[in-house]
This record gives sequence, structure tokens and C-alpha cells, in this order.
Amino acid sequence: MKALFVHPGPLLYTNVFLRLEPLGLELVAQAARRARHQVRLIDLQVESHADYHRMIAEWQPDFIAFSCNYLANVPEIVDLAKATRLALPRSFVCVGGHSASFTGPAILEHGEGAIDCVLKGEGEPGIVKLLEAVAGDRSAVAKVPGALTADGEGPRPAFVHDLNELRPARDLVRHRRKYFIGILDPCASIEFSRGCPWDCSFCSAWTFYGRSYRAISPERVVEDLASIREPGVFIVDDVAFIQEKHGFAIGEAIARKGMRKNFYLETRGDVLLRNKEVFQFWKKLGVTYIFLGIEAIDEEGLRKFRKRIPLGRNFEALEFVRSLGIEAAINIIADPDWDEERFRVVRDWCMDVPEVVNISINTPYPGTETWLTEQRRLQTRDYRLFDIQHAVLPTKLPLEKFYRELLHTQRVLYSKHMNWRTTPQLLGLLARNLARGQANFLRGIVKYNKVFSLDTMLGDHARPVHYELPLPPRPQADALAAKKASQLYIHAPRGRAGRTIDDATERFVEATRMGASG
Ligand code: B12
Ligand code: SF4
Repeated sequence: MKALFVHPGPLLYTNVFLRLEPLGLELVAQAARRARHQVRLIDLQVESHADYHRMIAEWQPDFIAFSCNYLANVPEIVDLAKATRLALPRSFVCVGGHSASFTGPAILEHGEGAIDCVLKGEGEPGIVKLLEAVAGDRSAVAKVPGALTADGEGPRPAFVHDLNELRPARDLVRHRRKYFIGILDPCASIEFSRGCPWDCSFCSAWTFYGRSYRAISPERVVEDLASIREPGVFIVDDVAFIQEKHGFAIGEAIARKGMRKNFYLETRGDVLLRNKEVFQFWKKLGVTYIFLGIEAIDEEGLRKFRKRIPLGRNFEALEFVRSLGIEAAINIIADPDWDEERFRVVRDWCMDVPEVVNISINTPYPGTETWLTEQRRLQTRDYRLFDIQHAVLPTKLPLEKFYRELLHTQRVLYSKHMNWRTTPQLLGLLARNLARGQANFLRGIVKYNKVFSLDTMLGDHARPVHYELPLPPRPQADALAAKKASQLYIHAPRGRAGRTIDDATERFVEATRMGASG
């Protein structure tokens, strides 16, 4: 069969700070190719809807699969599916990915018959079975593990049998030089592990993978890295180097091959402090940026997000990153309850630290515990606003004032890195990138004021809404929600057996996790 894999368009964030290759979709496409289907991939982060329509008109695929990791992309995908149904009435349309897995029934309903199936969970095993059913016996579609159709639902999705057997179809992506994150321009993505053993209340990474954690072998990582030509590499793991041994083994394999890249990774403060030597080693291998989810600058805020790391440990982790000479970026979650004074305190704190600070807005997502427990009613159910850059919960300040404060804070933080001290360094970097024909980072700087403006933000809230996220269940008490959290799982949890970490690391996770789930 001819199968087309589609990544939807950019979000607010993607337009300025980063745009990354659709690694998950490449893996799913490769699984289909290995099963002897003809495959193509189009990434609408860097190509237009007109390109998509041209491609389906010329190539006439039998099967079209959309990747829906981000809730904010749901309306775009539903509209594209409807247009596809009109253009190619006999083709089979499916939607998969992180957010689709948590909102399957609503996506089918919005599609009004244009979406044949939502395929939940890891896509690699499911897609092969689904293509087989579509090519042969269509009545078998509803029995495919992870499949949700108007005719019924298959069993729970299956895990990939062995992550080491997977390869991403990097060759299918047509504009590789468009992917970047900050100064890592161009930048590719790579996976060292999958899943997360913690269970933070605002996050759905663990509910998706059934709180499992699987590591990829150093041999397979090195082989994949060797296929990457870009000098920058984004490690997509939720929490990098949870297990010291694994981090060393991959690092040593890379060092033996004499490979040199600039890496970006995300991790937790307590993991950094527990595995200091690994991060020291990786600094030598080229780690340029570390992203730390501090989330709050006071204990009360941390308790709210139930990240069980004492604040002092987070600051110690920041000190450690600084001592390595690695650039740290931190994320702080703004609560819609914040008033002018709170924004001022955060601004002052952020100006005192040398790090890049990113501010996102507390947003309850389907698939998270917060979705079950959040006591405040949503002020909007417009999918497009669920990008953690817009306020979807009622704000204490009038919305316009809240955005004024937020944008002011973001601008102050942004300009902190564009001052007289950093400008010469920055210009040097831009010049080197431009000399290599890479202008993504520069374009981001130019677009900043247009994208992050009060008019744009308020205008986004005023757009007509065609698709609304179904209401969350009635707010529940914490204990009840903890029980219910287990129902949020997409992949069935396998308990301790599902986590390839040693016993000492398992105990460390137990001591620092929120403890809502089994
Ligand atoms: C790396 C990452 C990023 C990277 C890169 C994203 C990218 N373009 O690839 C960056 C830093 C850019 C990023 C940014 C954001 N992210 Co992000 N990100 C992740 C993270 C940690 C891993 C994603 C990943 O690459 N995994 C590895 C690949 C192999 O897996 P995958 O993409 O999920 O694909 C698998 C399945 O989903 C499925 N699948 C995927 N596509 C398809 C398609 C079909 C047809 C099928 C059948 C299956 C399928 O099969 C794949 C293979 O098994 C996830 C958390 C997580 N563990 O999922 C959060 C996550 C997806 N991000 C999240 C958010 C909120 C964001 C941001 C909005 C905000 C932010 N600051 O983080 C921005 C917006 C980005 C944008 N598009 O503009 C949320 C999503 C919430 C939601 N429900 O919408 C998540 C779940 C994290 C969380 N805390 O809950 N992100
Ligand atoms: S540590 Fe918490 S926030 Fe980070 S990926 Fe795991 S569950 Fe999500």
C-alpha cells in the first residue's frame, strides 16, 4: 500500500525557539516500510497545506496517518482529514501519537466520518497490524491492538518488542536543515531511552508509557548517531541519564568512535546531583545545553506541582551545571493565579540567575492527574490554546493584564540574553551559522516580537471555535484521583519489571516520586 505520514504544522513556540525533526513519526514510517509498504512523509512544520494537497493529489496514497502529539494540533488535523476525505474518498485516514491516545473518542467525533481510526500508544507495532487489516480484511481494523474506530475498540496497545530493532526513517524528511533549537542550528533528534519512572501530576509522559522505562543499547545509539550529519543533536528522553551505567556506556561507545556533536538534553535536578560524573563526562563529549524543569522558585509552588525535590537541591543542581560550564535553561510554570506582585518576584529572581529562563503556563492536559483534580473550571476548551503559552484556566488578573505581565516578564528575560555583554558573542554565532547557510535561529529572533505580542495572544482567544475539547470529569478529591490515575494509562503498567533500572535507582525513584500510582 501507499502510506503517507503527516506531521502537523507549527505551534507558537516552534515559530521562535525551536523546530525539531518528527522522530516518532519517522520511527512509525520506518516500521511500515519494513513491512514492505511504500511510504512518504510530509512535515507541515516546514511545508505548507498547499504542499500537502499537491502531494496527495499527485501520489494518491491509500493510507494517510497523522501524528498528533500535541493537543493544540487537533483542529488542524481534523480539518485536514475532512479535506482528504473529499479529495480521496477511498483512502484510509488514521491519527496516532501522544495526545490522540488520550482523546481518541473526541477526535473520531470531530472527524464526522473522515477519520477511520485513532491508533493509540507506540505506533511501531500498531501500524504494521493496522496496514495489514486495511489492505486485507477491513472488518479486522477494530480488533488491532490500540485501534479505536466507530465500530469498536481493539485490545490495549502493545509495546515495541525490542527498541534496539527500531530505526528512524531519517531519509524521508525532505528539509532536514530546517530543524534547530536555539543556536544548535541545524539539529537532529535521537532517543537513548523511552518512558519515565516518576509520576508528576501535571505530566502525561508516564501515563502514556504505563510508568515503564526502557533503555536503548549503546551499540544501537552509536549506529543511529553515525547516520546523523547535523552537528547539533537533541536527546528526546524525558529524563536523560537516570541510570549512571547506561549514560557511561553510551558515552564511552561514542568516545571510542571519536564522534563529536553538540548535545541538548533534559533532566531532573536530583538526577544531575546523583549522577554528577556522567554529566561531567558528557560535558567532554559535547553537551552544550541542559534543560531543567525547576517549575517553581518556592516550596509552595513545588508542592503544587508535586515535584518532590527540595528547592535547595534544585538550586544546587543549577550551581553544578554552571560549574561544568554548560548552559542551563530552566522552566518555571506560571499559575493563572499570579498577580502583579508575583510576576515581579519571579522577574527579580530570574534576573538574578545567569540561566535562560522559560515561562510556561499551568495547563491541565488530558492524560494527567491534574486533568482529574483541577478544581478550577476551564475558561476555554479551544484545543489550539492548550500549548502552555495561553491561559486556559481562569486568571486572577483580568486576562489582558495577565498577558501583559507575562509578556513583560518573558521580554525582560529574553532581553537579558541580548544585552551588550552577550551581543558580540551572539553576533559571532549568527555569522557562523549564516556562513553555513543556517538562518533558523536568526529568523526566530526577528519573529519574537510578532509572535509574543498582546494582540496575537488576545486575538488567539477571540477566534471562532469549531472544535472543543470534551469537559474534564468532575473535579475529584486527591485520593480518589490517585486511584483513577491508573485508568489514565495508555500502555498497561508492568510494575517493576517494566523498568530497566537497577534496584538502587528504583529506590531513588520511589523516594522522589509523587507516589500516586503502582
Ligand atoms: C522531545 C519533546 C519535545 C521536543 C521536541 C518535539 C518534537 N517536535 O519532536 C520539544 C522540546 C521541541 C518539545 C516542545 C514542546 N512540547 Co514536548 N515533548 C517532548 C517529549 C519529552 C518526547 C517526545 C519524543 O520525541 N519522544 C520520542 C518519540 C520516539 O516518541 P513520540 O514522538 O511520542 O512518538 C511515538 C508515539 O507518540 C507514537 N506516534 C507518534 N506519532 C504517531 C503517528 C501515528 C500515525 C501513530 C500510529 C503513532 C504515532 O509512536 C511513536 C513511536 O513510538 C514528550 C514527552 C513524551 N515522552 O512523549 C513531550 C510532550 C509531547 N511535549 C509536550 C508539550 C506540552 C510541549 C510544548 C507545547 C511545550 C513545552 N515547552 O514543552 C512544546 C511545543 C512543541 C511544538 N511542536 O511546537 C507535552 C504534550 C502535551 C500535550 N498533550 O499536548 C508532552 C507529552 C510532555 C508533557 N510534559 O506532558 N517537546
Ligand atoms: S520527571 Fe515528572 S515531569 Fe519529568 S517526564 Fe517524568 S513524570 Fe514527566
